[in-house]
Amino acid sequence: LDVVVVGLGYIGLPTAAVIARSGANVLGIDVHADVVDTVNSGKVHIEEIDLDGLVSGVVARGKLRASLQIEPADVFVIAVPTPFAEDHSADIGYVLKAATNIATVLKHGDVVILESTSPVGTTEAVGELLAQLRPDLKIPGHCSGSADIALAYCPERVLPGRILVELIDNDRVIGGITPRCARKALQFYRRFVRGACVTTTAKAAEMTKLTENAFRDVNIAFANELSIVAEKMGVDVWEVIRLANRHPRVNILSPGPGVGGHCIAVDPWFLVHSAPESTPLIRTAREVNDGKVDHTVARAEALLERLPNAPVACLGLAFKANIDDFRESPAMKVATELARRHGERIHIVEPYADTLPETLAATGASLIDIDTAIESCPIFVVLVDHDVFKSVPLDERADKLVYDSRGIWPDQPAANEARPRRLLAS
Ligand code: SAJ
Repeated sequence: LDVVVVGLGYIGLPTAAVIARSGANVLGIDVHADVVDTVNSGKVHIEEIDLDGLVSGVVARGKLRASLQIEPADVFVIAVPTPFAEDHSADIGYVLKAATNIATVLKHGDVVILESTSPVGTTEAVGELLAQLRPDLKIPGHCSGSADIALAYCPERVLPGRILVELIDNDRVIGGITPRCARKALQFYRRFVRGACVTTTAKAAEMTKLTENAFRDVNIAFANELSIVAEKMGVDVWEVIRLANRHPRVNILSPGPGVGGHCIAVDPWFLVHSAPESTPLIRTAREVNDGKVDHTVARAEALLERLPNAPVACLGLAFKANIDDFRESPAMKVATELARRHGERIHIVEPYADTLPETLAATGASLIDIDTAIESCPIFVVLVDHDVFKSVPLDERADKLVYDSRGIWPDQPAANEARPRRLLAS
């Protein structure tokens, strides 16, 4: 089986490698020549657990190679970004470009699968484009009788940090433009997926993906709103959540400095943009989570004022725990704003960074390690729940002034914490 994966990013490269491991001959296509060169040399340009070993193995065995130039294949998987525009509409330009590229080599019997998170109706739009570009082929949804190709939407739903495990173990939703398309795509996923593969329509699969991330966003917003209410009430939100979660039907997520990453902070907008009048809850959740960044800056500021001029350690830049991805990170936004206001006073601790990102370095802030922070900074602002931060023993931080936006140090002495009841008491 010859498979082309278009887009060798966080999803495309692991997907290409896993398909290659299942025995198919995989060609990964990317617009960046450096990415193509890196993969062809058996290396990876993204950090993901066990990905380097897997890629070097399948490249060495000749099962995976990369190119700028598309080639004919039996199955095409589109895994390109779908960023959102200023007005929160989805930009499906990369998807349409990938489809245009595929159209040049498409032949009878091929299967085309879109995996990129996309607004409802995108797979149909891909079908329409293919029908225009290849009038010689019978495209599903645009022909009578049996079509020449199969077209389906099958969203990825893997968690960064667990991508290789979840690519195999998670259930997959496979939405065909027609039931036959879904069956053809299903045959493909069965090659490497151990989870259940469930078929549906393309539109239902598109909406399912957006729904999953909107669900998580709304639930995190609930936790974030609670944290602000708890601060006002002078109550420890982490304790309230722990207690409430002892109820058999309550499962509240964790508050934090906001929601980051390229999915949960973006995808709900695709739903809102498609039905603005009908999505007040999903929109508000987005606003609550975005607003948590400013709230965290304000809480940290209050702490900084308590010891004017003292050095401050900001713990973490990543968008979540134990990963090296700083894009769309609320921690990054909070740290950058504090550094913009306080410059050299701000010291960043981020074990997953070798150097500070440009925007932060320009402020005069510096990168230090956790031991130096413990020795030299009396103020700590916890922004990411990396394991290395969680394991700092109490005796090394008991005397610090702490704003712990992730609740990683429940034993922090009350007098030194900027959590609500303490502020009210002081
Ligand atoms: N976060 C909280 N509190 C929580 C959970 C998360 O503040 O209780 C924050 C994280 O710190 C982070 C953000 O939310 O800033 C998102 O993190 P995440 O771990 O919830 O999700 P992602 O973005 O890494 O991956 C999500 C997953 N979707 C769901 O869990 C529904 C993943 O399965 C998807 O494949 C991925 O989005 C995607 O690609 O769409």
